[in-house]
Amino acid sequence: MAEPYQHYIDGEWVSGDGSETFESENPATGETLAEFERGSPSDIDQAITVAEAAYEEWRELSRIERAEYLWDVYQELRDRTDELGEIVTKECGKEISEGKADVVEAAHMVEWAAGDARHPSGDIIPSEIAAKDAYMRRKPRGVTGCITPWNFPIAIPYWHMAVALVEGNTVVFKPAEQTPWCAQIIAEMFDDAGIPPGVFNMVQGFGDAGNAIVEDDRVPTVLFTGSAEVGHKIAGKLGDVSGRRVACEMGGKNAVVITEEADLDIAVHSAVMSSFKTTGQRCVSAERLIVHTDIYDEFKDRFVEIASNVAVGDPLDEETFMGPLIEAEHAEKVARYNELAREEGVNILVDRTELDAAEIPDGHENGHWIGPFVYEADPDADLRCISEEVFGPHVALLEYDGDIERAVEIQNDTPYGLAGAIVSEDYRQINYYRDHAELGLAYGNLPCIGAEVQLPFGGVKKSGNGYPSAREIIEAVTDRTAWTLNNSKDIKMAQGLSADIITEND
Ligand code: UN1
Repeated sequence: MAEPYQHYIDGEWVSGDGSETFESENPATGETLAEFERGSPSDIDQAITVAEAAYEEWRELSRIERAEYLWDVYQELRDRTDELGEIVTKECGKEISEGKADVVEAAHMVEWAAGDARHPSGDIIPSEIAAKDAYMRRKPRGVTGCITPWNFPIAIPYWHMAVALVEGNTVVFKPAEQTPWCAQIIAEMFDDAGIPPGVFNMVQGFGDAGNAIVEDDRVPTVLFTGSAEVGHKIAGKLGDVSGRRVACEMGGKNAVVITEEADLDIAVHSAVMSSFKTTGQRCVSAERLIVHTDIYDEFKDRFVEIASNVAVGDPLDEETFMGPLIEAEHAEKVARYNELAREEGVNILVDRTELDAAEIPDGHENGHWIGPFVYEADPDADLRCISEEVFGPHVALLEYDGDIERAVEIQNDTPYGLAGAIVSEDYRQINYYRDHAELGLAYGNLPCIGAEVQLPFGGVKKSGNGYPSAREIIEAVTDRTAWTLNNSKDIKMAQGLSADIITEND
């Protein structure tokens, strides 16, 4: 067997000081893809030390000089999109168009960050005093810890790192333990681009390694995308520590509202995409469909028909709509939630928790397969299955009667607020939803997935406290300085404040 893949610290491939390794698995087959060194807290300590040292020189380069390294990465992402898309699909199980879209999304983020380096940055601000020039300028913050999830194993690391690096920060990257091969490729790309040693560092590993980043005061900024459980622990730990900032993007119990004014073709299409794309494993995936009573039966029939037949299978096959779940424990968790829904007494419409043997492609018997699970429930019932995030193809139909205010009340009846959509032909309903749905990402007549990188991406309520992605990440990885320069020999103050110094002798 080949030697395990290593960490990337200070421009070198290193083994670290732990002796443990772990394997990456193809979730569609159960096959081992490769073996990796498992990083320890002391490997993270080492990575932070070199990232802190490298920061001194990196921050002195211009934004445009720093972006040059990212253009090389961009080119490689473009040249290798098909090959890397297949690797994403093999390691995280998303069907092949999604695997490639992950790489394309990464390229877009890198392009945005590198292109932004040549755009104006900061603001020129007027002063009351003609001789004063005032500006808002940005400074990097130092070492940025990037803790990323497995469901977008190429795109999300670049959401975190591309802007952080252009803005002059250095990085310690701890990728998800389920997708170390994708992370290995990301590190190879930075190495190929010749990024100065210590500026980008990667330590493979588990939660103990991620936690060592969170615990270390030398890391002023922690960017986290992943589960609400872990995100809230991090935010709870760092929220009150002065000088430390955490930007978290977590999941949701997202919903699509389908009103009595909906075009049903758009409604069914949007609901299927929102619920089942990525096998329900996007943080923006929908697990609630809030449907008006006037069109409920027709919508239900059409949605159930598709959910019963949606193609689950080999994610490398272009005819597949849904690949497997990421890992055995996750498949067990989703199956437990399906069982919980049954125990909570909902009316089950589609149950493909156990797929027929004939549905599972040859050679894929050890994959983590699960099909759609669809049920109807009373939106006012106090049920765990309609309030907790499952992160799988587990969908509740919630019938409502009344106006758009009622639909939005149900939409907002969750501690989360990441993504959602409304399907309606009535602009007044759409506008009401736009203004009142408690969401970070909201869509009209579209699925609630598929945001483009130039949009701010993040949630409200329990879904996030910052925007560790896209444009708004600049706020997380920089500090603003209000800088005022006096061009006169005299000191003149604003607000009519006297600048005269008066002594006893005056
Ligand atoms: C995630 O939900 O886990 O908006 C990230 C989307 C993608 C990113 C999703 N651009 O669906």
